[in-house]
Amino acid sequence: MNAEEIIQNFQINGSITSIKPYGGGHINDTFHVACASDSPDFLLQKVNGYVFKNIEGLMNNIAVVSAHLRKKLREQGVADVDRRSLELIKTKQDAFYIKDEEGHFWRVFNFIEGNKVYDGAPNTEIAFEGARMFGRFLQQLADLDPGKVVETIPNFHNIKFRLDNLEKAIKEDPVGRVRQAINEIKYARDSFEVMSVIQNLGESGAIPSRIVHNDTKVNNVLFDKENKGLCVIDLDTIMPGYAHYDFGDGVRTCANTGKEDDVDLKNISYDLEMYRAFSAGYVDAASSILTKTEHITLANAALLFPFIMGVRFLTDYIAGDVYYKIGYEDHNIVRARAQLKLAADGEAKFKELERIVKNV
Ligand code: ADP
Ligand code: GN1
Ligand code: MG
Repeated sequence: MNAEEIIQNFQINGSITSIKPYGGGHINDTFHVACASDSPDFLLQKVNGYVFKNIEGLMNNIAVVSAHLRKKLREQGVADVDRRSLELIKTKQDAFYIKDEEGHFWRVFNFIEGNKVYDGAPNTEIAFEGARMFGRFLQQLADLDPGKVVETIPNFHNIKFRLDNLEKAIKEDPVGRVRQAINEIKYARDSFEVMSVIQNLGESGAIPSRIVHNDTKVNNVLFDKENKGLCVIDLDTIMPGYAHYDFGDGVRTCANTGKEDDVDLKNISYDLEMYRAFSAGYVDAASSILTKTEHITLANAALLFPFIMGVRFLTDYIAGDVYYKIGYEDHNIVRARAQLKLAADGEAKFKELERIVKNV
């Protein structure tokens, strides 16, 4: 079924004027559903069924979390709750999603009007504000029972699991790409110990398991015209995890002097001012719930996150580009090299990264 047919299944009363592909995510297919003045607009998404196997759990996670966040906004007397939170629009059968004949899953959200998206933070104000939004997200979910959220992608940010997957792909080498990736594989194998710190802290109980977002790229915050944060989006990966996961994914995208997939590795490094701004925004919003151990170990995530993305992009390159959408033939190895370079830069600057986040 195409988007025009799919949208008829949802509880939308207004007259639809157009449905167009929208946004630039790596995972889902997203459409802007524009309506005449009789109705607000909507956002239609086809959920990536290769990536997300447990659609029911995933949609239930989104429903529970977005309802909790909306309740919080209302309790705080916020006026424009619809611009500051996601709400799932139900189907005419009163469900949160539908499955089409080809087995694809579709859902609809309120469309957040007048938003701006940044693929990387252009300045420290955006880094601070994006981080504040993710820190507040963590803080507002701290009183939601973690048992209400399921682990939809098991071991999503478990580095031991990700390195095992890399070894499996290397062993199979289904498209003969291992020989192009020898240096990256060596770095991945050699870095296991330093990159396992957070996993070990979690397994020993030194840091608590929380409900986290797990995909805190700055482009998963919508900003308003004045560059104030409106809403955290892309709730597909909400799962139990550690605060470090959200901090780490945030700094890897906000504080990189280059692009996530920069071909020129000279462009890539940690910008310490941007890192400081992200740290300040995150800790500012989450300080009421972060434990001391969580706070002082956050810098480890600035190493782990580019590393884990590097390992995931590398694994997908070797596996033959089955997971991420790619723009060109070698895109995944380019992404892997860029992310592993950022991880190495984080290792070199670790003492400074640690000092900065402790002092914000
Ligand atoms: P992906 O998992 O593919 O990244 P996202 O849920 O992040 O999918 O959506 C892709 C893009 O669509 C976002 O980067 C943003 O530009 C836009 N978007 C998502 N949700 C909304 C919304 N409710 N209102 C307006 N724009 C949205
Ligand atoms: C994917 O959906 P999107 O593009 O925001 C991925 C993240 C990675 C990211 C790398 C479900 O995020 O884990 O960090 O690409 N999402 C999933 O850019 O795998
Ligand atoms: Mg996204």
